[in-house]
Amino acid sequence: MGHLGALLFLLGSLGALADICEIPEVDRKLVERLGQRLLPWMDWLSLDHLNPSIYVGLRLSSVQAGAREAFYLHILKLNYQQSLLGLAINDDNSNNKAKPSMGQLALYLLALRANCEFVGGHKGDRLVSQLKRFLEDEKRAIGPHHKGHPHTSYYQYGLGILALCVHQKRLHDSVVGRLLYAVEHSHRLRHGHLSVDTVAMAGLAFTCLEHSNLNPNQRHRITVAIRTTREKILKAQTPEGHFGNVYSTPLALQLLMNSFMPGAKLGTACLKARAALLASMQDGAFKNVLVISQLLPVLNGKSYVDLISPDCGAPRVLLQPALETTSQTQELISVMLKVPSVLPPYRHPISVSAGSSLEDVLKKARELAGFTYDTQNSLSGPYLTSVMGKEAGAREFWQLLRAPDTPLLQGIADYAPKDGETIELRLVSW
Ligand code: B12
Repeated sequence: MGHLGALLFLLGSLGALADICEIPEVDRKLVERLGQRLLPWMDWLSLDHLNPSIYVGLRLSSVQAGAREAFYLHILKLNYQQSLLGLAINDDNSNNKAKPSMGQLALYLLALRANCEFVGGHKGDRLVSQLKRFLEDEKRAIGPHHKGHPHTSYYQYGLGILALCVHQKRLHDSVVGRLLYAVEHSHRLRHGHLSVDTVAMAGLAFTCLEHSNLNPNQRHRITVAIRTTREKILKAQTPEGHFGNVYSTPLALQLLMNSFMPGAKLGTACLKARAALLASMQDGAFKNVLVISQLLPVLNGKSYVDLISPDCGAPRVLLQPALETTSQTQELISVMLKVPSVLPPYRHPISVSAGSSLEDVLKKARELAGFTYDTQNSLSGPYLTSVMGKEAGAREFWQLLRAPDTPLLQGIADYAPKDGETIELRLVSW
């Protein structure tokens, strides 16, 4: 090859590289610090606090929790089987506990696959049937003309399809068809604005179906839908580089990673997203275990689709528990807490120590009387379900905002308001 030929070849390769989404390795210490945040959560072993996403995240990451990991999976199995199949283990008032939702069952199946297990046997088959039944119910709730909504969300619908797919369980075309339609008419995937997490989850489910060829009659539609999800996510990149927001970027990258989109400048977009993620990690933005569990695989170049054939022998670095450094401060700050959607409207300055979470503010407001609220535990932490006795109804939620009108990107347990801030709790539809 002459000089010109070599130059053209080089330029061509660079062009092709710009079309591939690759995430170069990040500093090992940063990854270990993230992994360490998961460790204390692995000691919470009640059904209410068990989180299969933590297990999946660790198994697809470059770090491990040693013997704790195997024990955690064991407890997950005991609790999920007991609660979903009504099997009695020695204890108590287990009937009073809420059953895992469709999405939680799906994550549990992903956890089994992350340990290289295929769901099987009598108990396993019953769990698969339950998940299929959940999806059939959701399909009916959406309706043949796509006029309705799933009882849970399209996010959980996608998660359910993905979980069955990695176990090579076939779903009827009509079940997959509802999600395909939702992506083809993407206003269905909005929670006020386009939910990048939901689009990414749908894309991951379709990618698994495409790799496994489980719905051959829909192959073409699935391929087009994967491209649509990727394009939508690329379009949602912010000037800083995040896809959607900082917390949807991990799932977005799980979908984009290792993909190839000619002419889309995918490589550049992914490098920019990686830089934005690193900056957010260094700023301490990743406190929440659920989002950490979605980010760790990305930092190891993996996605949920890798659960089709996971590499359970891959070497991973053993995590050491971090030394707790809680800096107690005496400094007090004042936060204005506002609830306009009740009668009479509530508005009160609340004094808490600097660094307190929004949950601490709510607790303090409750102690002062005149304010009440309720939460429900979820895999993302405490979810605010009711305020001043007013419970959010179906397809409603208590939105958290910083005045005048900025929705918070974190929940009540993670968000730490600053001195002088006004926090509004607003009942909205989604
Ligand atoms: C669907 C969804 C919603 C729906 C939930 C209703 C429903 N019926 O599904 C709606 C639109 C209401 C919602 C609300 C909020 N959400 Co939301 N939500 C999601 C999404 C896309 C999927 C959750 C899910 O189904 N998981 C799977 C199931 C199996 O897990 P689960 O724990 O059982 O699911 C429940 C909880 O996730 C809970 N939930 C939903 N969002 C949030 C947020 C927090 C902080 C908590 C504690 C719980 C919670 O609702 C789910 C259904 O019951 C995730 C995306 C993601 N990457 O995880 C974002 C996500 C979890 N939400 C997020 C946020 C910030 C919120 C809000 C705080 C926004 C706001 N400013 O008000 C509120 C919650 C306020 C409150 N009342 O406490 C962030 C959390 C980031 C973080 N740092 O932890 C995520 C990651 C989205 C993002 N990229 O920003 N959400």
